[in-house]
Amino acid sequence: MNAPAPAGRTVARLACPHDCPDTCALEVTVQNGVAVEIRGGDMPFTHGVLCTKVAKYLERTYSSERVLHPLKRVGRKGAGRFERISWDEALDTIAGRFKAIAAEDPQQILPTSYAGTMGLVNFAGMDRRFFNRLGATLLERTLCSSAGKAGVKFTLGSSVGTNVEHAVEAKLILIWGSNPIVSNLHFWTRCQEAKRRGAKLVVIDPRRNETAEKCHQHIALLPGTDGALALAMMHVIIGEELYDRDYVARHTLGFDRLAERVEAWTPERAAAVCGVTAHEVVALAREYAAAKPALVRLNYGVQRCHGGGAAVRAITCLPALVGAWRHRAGGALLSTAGFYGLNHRALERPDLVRGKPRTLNQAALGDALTSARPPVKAIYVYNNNPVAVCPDSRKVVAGFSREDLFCVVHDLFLTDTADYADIVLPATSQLEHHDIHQSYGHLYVLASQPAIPPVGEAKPNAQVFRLLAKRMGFTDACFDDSDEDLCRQALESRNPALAGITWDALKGRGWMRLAVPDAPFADGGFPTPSGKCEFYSASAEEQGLDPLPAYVPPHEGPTSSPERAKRYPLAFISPPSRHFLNSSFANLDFARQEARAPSLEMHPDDALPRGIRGGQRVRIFNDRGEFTAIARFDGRARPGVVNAPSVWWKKLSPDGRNANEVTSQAFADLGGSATFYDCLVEVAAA
Ligand SMILES: Nc1nc2c(c(=O)[nH]1)N[C@H]1C(S)=C(S)[C@@H](COP(=O)(O)OP(=O)(O)OC[C@H]3O[C@@H](n4cnc5c(=O)[nH]c(N)nc54)[C@H](O)[C@@H]3O)O[C@H]1N2
Ligand SMILES: Nc1nc2c(c(=O)[nH]1)N[C@H]1C(S)=C(S)[C@@H](COP(=O)(O)OP(=O)(O)OC[C@H]3O[C@@H](n4cnc5c(=O)[nH]c(N)nc54)[C@H](O)[C@@H]3O)O[C@H]1N2
Ligand code: SF4
Ligand SMILES: [Mo]
Repeated sequence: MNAPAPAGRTVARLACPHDCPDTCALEVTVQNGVAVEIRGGDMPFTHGVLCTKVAKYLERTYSSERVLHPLKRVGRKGAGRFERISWDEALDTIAGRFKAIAAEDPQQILPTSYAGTMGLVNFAGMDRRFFNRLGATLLERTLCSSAGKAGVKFTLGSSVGTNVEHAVEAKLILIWGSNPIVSNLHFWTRCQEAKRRGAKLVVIDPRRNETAEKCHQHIALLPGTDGALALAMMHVIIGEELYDRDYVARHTLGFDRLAERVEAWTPERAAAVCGVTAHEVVALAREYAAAKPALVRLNYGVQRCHGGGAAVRAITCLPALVGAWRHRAGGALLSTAGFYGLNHRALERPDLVRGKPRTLNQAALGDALTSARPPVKAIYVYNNNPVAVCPDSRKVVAGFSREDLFCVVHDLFLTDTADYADIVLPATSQLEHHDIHQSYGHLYVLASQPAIPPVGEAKPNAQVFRLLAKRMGFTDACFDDSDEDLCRQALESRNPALAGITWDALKGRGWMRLAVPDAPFADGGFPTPSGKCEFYSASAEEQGLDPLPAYVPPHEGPTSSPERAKRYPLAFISPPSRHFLNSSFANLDFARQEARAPSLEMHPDDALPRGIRGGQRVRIFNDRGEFTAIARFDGRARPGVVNAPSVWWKKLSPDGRNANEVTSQAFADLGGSATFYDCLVEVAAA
């Protein structure tokens, strides 16, 4: 429903579609069918404020670079030369190829999608129905969060945690593997208020990121060593009897086993692993145990490494140990997604799958496209820019370059990946379609409504899959569901947190809050098998995993791969640039002007012995590949670690490459997750 507006204008209520924990409410003013203004909605978490990228969203929506109609390839793969075709020709071509390949073996068709939009209708609805019914290869979507998700599930039972709207009441906030000024802005607003009220803010991050600059303390540990830090904090808290005996006794499982496990993790041992001082470890543990309440905002930066799952298990033990869950501002948050309980089965219809199709892991897309058996003969890309964002890019490009691979890319822009497509389809922006949104950083459900008609001939993902289903001859009734039918089905759930939230009510308001108690685990009641916070997890043990949190060192480091560490002695991380959202926005002039040029933050101790000066172009390389960037000594890098804010489009970078030339396809310990920040490189003047 529309909000009040001056005569001749309407205001539509939307949700920001991007892969960002804030999932903001948006209000778009429309005049004569044209969106003329965008601002933050009145949802309390957004409070009328947007980040600088989305404040300029109309520039993205009306960008002259939007793909306006279907295209077919006329040049070689990768050249990005296309000519216009009709929707009928595009859809007939796709259905024709899919039918022929499926007649041999439908598993030779691979969908790949990630989070271009997080709206459930267009993120995981009609698309999943289509590929399930087709019998295509199932994709493990592991580019971001699967290690952390699996880790938190063992300890807390699900992706649940503190409602950070209450963070203003915290006395100590540990911002752990997270850069909220960049990637969780509306949580940062609460941190600033907490700081004004006297809270201490501590950042635990290899990089002196934008947030660390504004906090009281920065603990610059080596990438992938967070598990060791958390175990040593528990060593101190248990050893000095700083834990909450009553909470531990009533609401946790396996304290004695945990105490045994952490005994060996002295502050000195952790300090050596993490590259920090033992004093920092001890002081952090004591302050954490003393502060009431203490909040840990851990984020996905901690789990993009081999031990990512174990680290999240260890960190999420901390609040139960000190009883921080007693207060609504205490506890920890990785993701709130587990509170929603929306009806994903109804949306995705896994029951449509026939037989047992294989599964391929997106974090090893390069291998999947170059060596899977049976081979991938067709790939359908939507909500995703894998040529820019997947690790070990040389292999990904080799895969997409295969002349015998039929490739469809559905996107708003001619991305690095679209250059390899046989058929490009134009996608709608959030202003042009319906959707329903959950969040992973707050507790609201949002309805997003179209503000303007599709730009050019763009179509929403769900609509394209409906049309393809018809051409494939799929007669199941679910392919006739409208977008709003899908929104309604998402809410058909017995989860009490959704009580009273209907699609019609949601459309009227724009957003509604889940019914989740203020301090959900003040009196235990964790969604684990035991109902307790599981320091010791029998489910992990049943799966053949360590039942206790542990330290799992990086794949690439002096202990696990000493030979590699000699050749490539620098740890490399490529966290999000403030001005982009993954690779989205990186093609828009306003964002690229702010981000300037691909850069490599270095510590002078690493740069000077290599003869590298600030402002100079450097090569960053290992045995997987190389790319170039401008060296910067801006105080952000610690010795031994180099940082390349990402994700740049390759074709818009001076050397046609980006950070993923050097990242690896190795998986994390849990969830088959990608390990973007577990990577060794060497750097030299270019
Ligand atoms: N502006 C902007 N916002 C974004 C995004 C974006 O690209 N740009 N991306 C969105 C997406 S998809 C996601 S998943 C989130 C990502 O946001 P976060 O979950 O916060 O994760 P990252 O940005 O990967 O990393 C956050 C911090 O972790 C640090 N880090 C790297 N390795 C380690 C480590 O081993 N240990 C610790 N303690 N810290 C480490 C990085 O230096 C960085 O400062 O943000 C979302 N929001
Ligand atoms: N080196 C390095 N690599 C990384 C990361 C890193 O920190 N460092 N971060 C990783 C993380 S956390 C993530 S989540 C992934 C993100 O990887 P992706 O989810 O692939 O994110 P984007 O690069 O933003 O690409 C999304 C694409 O979807 C398109 N899109 C948007 N809306 C729609 C729509 O409605 N329909 C269709 N069809 N397309 C749409 C956008 O235009 C964009 O091209 O990247 C990962 N890659
Ligand atoms: S990207 Fe994040 S902070 Fe920016 S408008 Fe979207 S949800 Fe809000
Ligand atoms: Mo992500």
